[in-house]
Formats: sequence, C-alpha cells, structure tokens
Amino acid sequence: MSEATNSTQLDEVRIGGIGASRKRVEDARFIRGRGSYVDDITLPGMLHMEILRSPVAHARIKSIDTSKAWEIPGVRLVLTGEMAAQRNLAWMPTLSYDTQAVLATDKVRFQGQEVACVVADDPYIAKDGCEAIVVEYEPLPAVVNPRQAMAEDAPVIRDDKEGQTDNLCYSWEVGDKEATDRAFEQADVISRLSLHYPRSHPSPIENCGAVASFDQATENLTVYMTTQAPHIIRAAVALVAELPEHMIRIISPDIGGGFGNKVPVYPGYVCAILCSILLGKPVKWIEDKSGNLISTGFARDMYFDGELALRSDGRILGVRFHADTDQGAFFSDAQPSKFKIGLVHSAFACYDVPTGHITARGAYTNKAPGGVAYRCSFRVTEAMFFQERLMAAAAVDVGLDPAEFRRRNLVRDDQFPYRTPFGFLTDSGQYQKCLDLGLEAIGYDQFLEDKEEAAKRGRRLGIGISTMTEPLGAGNSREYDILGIKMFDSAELRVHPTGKAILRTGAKTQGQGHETTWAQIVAHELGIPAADVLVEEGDTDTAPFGMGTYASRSTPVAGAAVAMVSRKIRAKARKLAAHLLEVSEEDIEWELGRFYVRSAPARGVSIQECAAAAYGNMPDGMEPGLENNAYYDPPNLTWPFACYIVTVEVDPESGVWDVLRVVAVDDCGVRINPMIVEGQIMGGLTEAYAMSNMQFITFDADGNCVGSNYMDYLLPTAWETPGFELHEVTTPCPHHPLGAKGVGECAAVGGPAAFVNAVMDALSDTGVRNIDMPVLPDRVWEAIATGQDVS
Ligand code: PCD
Repeated sequence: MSEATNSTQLDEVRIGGIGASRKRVEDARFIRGRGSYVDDITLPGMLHMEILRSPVAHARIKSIDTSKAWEIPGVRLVLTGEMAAQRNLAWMPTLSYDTQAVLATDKVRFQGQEVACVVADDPYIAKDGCEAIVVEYEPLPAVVNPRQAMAEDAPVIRDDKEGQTDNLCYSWEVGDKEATDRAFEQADVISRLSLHYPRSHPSPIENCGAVASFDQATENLTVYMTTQAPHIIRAAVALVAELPEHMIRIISPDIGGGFGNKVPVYPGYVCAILCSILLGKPVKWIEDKSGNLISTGFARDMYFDGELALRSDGRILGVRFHADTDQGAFFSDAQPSKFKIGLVHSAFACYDVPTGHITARGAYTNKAPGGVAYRCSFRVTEAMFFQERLMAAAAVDVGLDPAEFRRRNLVRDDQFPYRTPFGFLTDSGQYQKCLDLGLEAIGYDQFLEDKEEAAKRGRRLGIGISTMTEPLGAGNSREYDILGIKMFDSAELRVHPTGKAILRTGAKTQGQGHETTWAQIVAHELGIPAADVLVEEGDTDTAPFGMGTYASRSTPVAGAAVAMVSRKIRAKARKLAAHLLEVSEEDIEWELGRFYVRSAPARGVSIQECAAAAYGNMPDGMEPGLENNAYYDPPNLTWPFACYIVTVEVDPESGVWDVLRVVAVDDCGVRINPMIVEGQIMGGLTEAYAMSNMQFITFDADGNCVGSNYMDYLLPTAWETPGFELHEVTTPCPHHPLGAKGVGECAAVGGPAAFVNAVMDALSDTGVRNIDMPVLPDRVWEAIATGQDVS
C-alpha cells in the first residue's frame, strides 16, 4: 500500500468517515431526555383523543349509545363508525390491497378493535368519555388460528367483503413442483419437520401516536406521527381522506423504536386526522401500552410443514414446505405487492439446493392484524427459523454433525452469482469462512467433548448453529413496490458556502443512528468532516420522496443514494476546483477532501474552498450553488450472511435452560460505523433470545389476548440477557456504491434458531424433535418427561 493511500485512510477515520466508530450524535439528546417525540408536541388549542376498543373478539354490533359521553363536561366530540361512514371513512384501504375498519360499524373482528373515539380537553376526560359509551354486542364464535379458519364450518369473518365466502386471505406458490417431486423420489433420506413460529409483538418502548392539525382556513393538514415511512403515509392519507397530497405534511419526529410496528396505517392515526378536520383544532392521540400490544401489528404466527430430500452423503436434493399464516382480521401489514407472503421464499438461499417448491396460505382470524415485518425483511424471520430448525433435524436424520452437514451444503464462494431455486440472485459471501470462524471461536470440538463428559454426570449441554443469508434492501423497482409506488430511495445534499452541509433522505431513523452514519458517508465521499454534516429525516415537506426505514433497507438504498448525491456534488466541485486552480478539469486529481493539480500535487484546493466558490466565485456560465439530490434504485437486494452459535445447559429437573455462550459472525459487507453495527447485532440477538426463551403473547379460544402487558409479555433486561461474542467477515456487496449490506435485522432473523437448536441438541437423546417457541421451562420439562414434541 502506498504512503499516500495510508495517510488518506488515517484522515478518513479522523474526520469520521467510513470505518470510524463515531459516537452517535443523536445520543447527545436521547440520553439527556432532550429528544422530541410525538408526545412532546404541544400545539395551541390542542385537544386529546382516546379510543374505545372492543372487549370481545368477534361480535355483531347491535347498538352504540354515546349520549352519556356527550354529557361529560370537556368532551368535544364522540366519533363512531357511523359518523365516519358519512365521510366515507369507516373503512380504509390497507398497504396490502385489503380494507380495514377505521371504526367498527357492522361487527368487531378482534379484541381491542377500535369502536369509537372521544376527543376532550384532556386525555383523562376523553378516557371517561370512552367509558360512558354503551355498546351492545351480540357475540359470535371466535376463530383463533388459521387451521380453524380454513375448516368448512368456520364462521366467515370478513363478510364485509363482497364474494368472500371463507376465511382465505390469499394463497401463494413458488418453485418447481414436478422437479421437486422427482428429487423426493430419488432421496435416500427424507427429513420432516412441523412447527409453529408463534405470534410476537415488536413492542417498541414508545407506543404509536399522532398530533393531527387541520387548518380550516388554509386547508393544510399537518400530522406529527410515529411512522417509519412518512411519504407512504402522506400518499395513503391523501387517498384515504381524499385530501390533496401537497396540502399534507407528515412529520415523524424522534421515534422511540419502530421494529416494524410503525409501518402500517392504524385507525388511531386516521381518527385523529378526522377529528381534527371536524373540529378545526389540533388533536393528539397517544396510545397506551396495552392498546399498542393488543391492537397494532403483530408479527409471525406461521405454521410450517416441510421436508428435505437428502442423499445419504448429506447433500440436499430438494426442499418443499407449506406455510399457513395467521393474518388476523385485516391484511394490513406492508408486503411488496408481488409477494403476498413477503420474502418467505428466501428460505434456503444460503444452501446449494437444486430445486424446491413452496405453497402458502394466509387466513383471516379473529385476532389483531398480523404479519408485520418485525425486525424482518418481509417475513424472512419465519423462513430462516424454519430453514435452520429443519437443517438441525435433518442433520440428525442423515447422521451427520450439524456443522459438517451445513458445510456440505452451503453455497461456495466460487458459485456466485448464485440463483436460488425460488428465483433470487445472491451475489457475494464467504459462507464457509464465517462458519469456520464461528466454530473456532466457540471451540466446537472441545465443546462436543465437554458435552459428552457432562452427560456422564447427568448434565445436559447443547450447542445450536444457525447460518443464513437474508435479502435486505428492497427493492429494485422492477420487482418491488408498495401500493404501486416503486421501492427506491433518495438523498438530498446541500453544501453551504462555508463548507458545512445538510443532508436529507427518504429514510426515517427510529434509533438506528442515521444521523451519525449518513454523515460518515458524506465524509467518506467528500472529505467534509462528519461533524459538519447535519442529517435530517422524517418531514415530507423537506425530505426527498422515499419509502422509509424497515426491512434493513436504509443502508442498501438510502445510504447508497447518500453516496451517489455526494458524488454529484464532487463532480461539480471538480469543475469549481479547475476554475480556482486555472487548469482544465482533466488535469485535476482527487484525494479525500481536496482537489490538486496532477503535475503539481502541492497546488490544490479543499472541498470547502470549492463550496465557497460555488456561491462567490463560480466560472462564467455556471449555475451557482452546491446542492443536489439522487434517487437510487438498487440493481439487486443485498445479501448479508450470518453464523450464530449458542451453547446452553438445560436443567433436567426444572427444564430451565441457561445460555453459556453466544458467538456471532456477521458479514454485512463494508461497515460504515462498526460500533453501530455491533449495537445492531447485539440488539437483534437480544430479541432472538427473548423470542426463544420468554416472550409469550397468545389468545385463548374466545380470542382474548393473553399477555398484552409487560407483566406477561417480557422484555429482556440486561439482567437476563446473555453476553455476546461478535466476529466479523467482510465481503463487499458488488453492486452497492460503498460495498455495504444491510444488517439491522440479521441477528433477530437468524438468532432464534440458534437458541432453539441448542436446547434441542441438549435433548438429543430423548427423541424429541421440536419444542415450539417460546421454549419455556415447563415445555422443556414436559418434553424430557414424555419424549414427545411440545407445541
Ligand atoms: N450500518 C452500517 N454499516 C452497514 C450496515 C448498516 O454502519 N454495513 C448501520 C446503518 O448506517 C444504520 C444501522 O447500521 O445506522 C442499521 O442499518 P440498516 O441495516 O441499513 O437498517 P435500517 O434500514 O437503517 O434500519 C432498519 C432496521 C429494522 S428493519 C428494524 S426492525 C430494527 C433495526 O433497524 N429497528 C430498530 N434496528 C433498530 N435499532 C433501533 N435502535 N431501533 C429500532 O427501531 Mo423492521 O422491517 O422495521 O421490522
């Protein structure tokens, strides 16, 4: 490496460029309690809204009597579905081409559904108002899982939909059935597994909320709201409320965690908007924790039955599976239009599988809407969990060590670009290297010996592996759209005369650290110190149009747009440099932060001097200013790879299992901020651990939600969360301008199977193949006692 390159690299870390573990700039306000969340917004004359929710899961509404609520002093408006219907707003379209009740008119279809709302001078009066509303329900039988929903005699939940005679929401299929059937005919061993990925809730610490402000004089609508995708919301509000899009301003201020929960359009937002329009006053709605847990987008809830066709040497010949998914009462989570069941077909993408076939069905049930991409690029979490649980079971069936079984099937480095049996193109990775690094880090062989020794003394140790590649960064616009809007993203960069800058993107950070990392990309591309770049997201009046932040798409798409807009700025700065240095553009060279004359390297100008010239000394005929924007349509998804290995000890007396060690090897390409990436991985592993070990939110036979509070639905604290040992491999993404791949979700996607596989390994002598998550002690105990699977 030349000296010049060396010194440039040193400079880059110093100015906070790519590779610098720069401290998160947003934390300066977050940790001092100076963030500005929706609930911090107060507007003059603002009123407060509360929602009355259905206590039952399925019932016909016989009557709603609001008279007592109107009598309470301080109540300004009591809104029912019937009143909303007069404005054509009792129902709204969803992001997945379904409809959803804003306020129930005919029936309630899940416990917690919005039935009416009250606007009052303060939230307490509004709550009293809700309690004074009398609703008469005629209970109907509740349907609480997809198999029950598909039964012949099941009551039809969506009788509001014309032509809907059953509870089928959609069915979907992909792959080559004939070729797959042939593979199974030729198999030496067929390995089968059925399991349920239970319902879970993203449960951000901050609940959903909005402050809607409709100005009756100007007819402008401003909505401060908790949304991960402000521009999509603006378009949706324009459609739903029939308001002109340019008169709507959506502002998503600081967000206390999104995790996919803040992508859908919820009735509460629409009610707050409608109430503000009706009253001509700002209306604030802040959901409480139970309201969030009971009514907003749930995730997972998918039943899998699948099998692998194997050769006796462990090579996979084919895979097929069926998934039944519980969508709840309304199909309202966002999935790319083309893929009703998200990217479930990314399953097995990291393995060299010649052929496969997937069928899937979505069912309506009397549960809150489900299927939200909770730390999940459109249902890949379910896919990867089933993949890695089936891989673990198959290793046992074919009599191979699970690491060796994976090694024999992982796509090799020389196979890229690799076309998966379900049509994806994976383009880069060093899968074997990651696996080997993980095995070495955990001390695999030694652990196997220790396990055997421990078994002699009645102790149960187990080790679980999970390897996966995940599609992150939708879209490309050819294949990915939501509501017909293509999935690209954008960035706008304005460099001011003094060389300081403001950057805006179409993404929306919820804690991920975009304010820190986007500035690092500008620093890398332009040599402007990251500290000189202000990053702003979330205001549709100022940010360029983008699809928002979820599916770990921001770095792959918006991050790429930041690089591209910086390069446009650099191209113009080069012309300014040529003018300042009085040479032709062709004679100019670039190094970080500086243009210089090729034949006289000492003669140069800084990027800041170019910025000044853009406003004060541009060449004749050049447009003044140093601002630009870029829209980025990625050629492909990015495909990070991860290998997670967990060791556990199970107490046979109680079924309690303790995590001994967790080793994670992540390859997300070039890391913009290594510290933030590590934080993302640790956060994801924590959620994976919680999901596998303790989190339980379920429904009884009547559709009552059990666990819609933090006493029952457990969030792991530092006390129970195990330590994580992180390792890294870097295979740059071949098409991303910086070589980066997404990473935010990886550990939550690949992690759960590693924990469950470890527990199952500790039980390997019992013949038990599966315990459904959460793998609670009583389930483990039961499995050991009976030798049977526990679901
Ligand atoms: N990075 C770097 N490098 C690389 C990658 C990445 O540095 N290579 C970084 C960035 O920049 C940022 C982060 O890291 O900052 C992340 O990224 P990404 O991967 O791109 O992603 P985003 O898009 O940004 O984000 C999203 C994610 C998701 S999806 C989720 S769920 C979660 C995660 O993110 N969420 C959250 N994480 C987190 N964190 C926090 N704090 N918070 C939150 O909320 Mo979904 O679909 O929505 O379900």
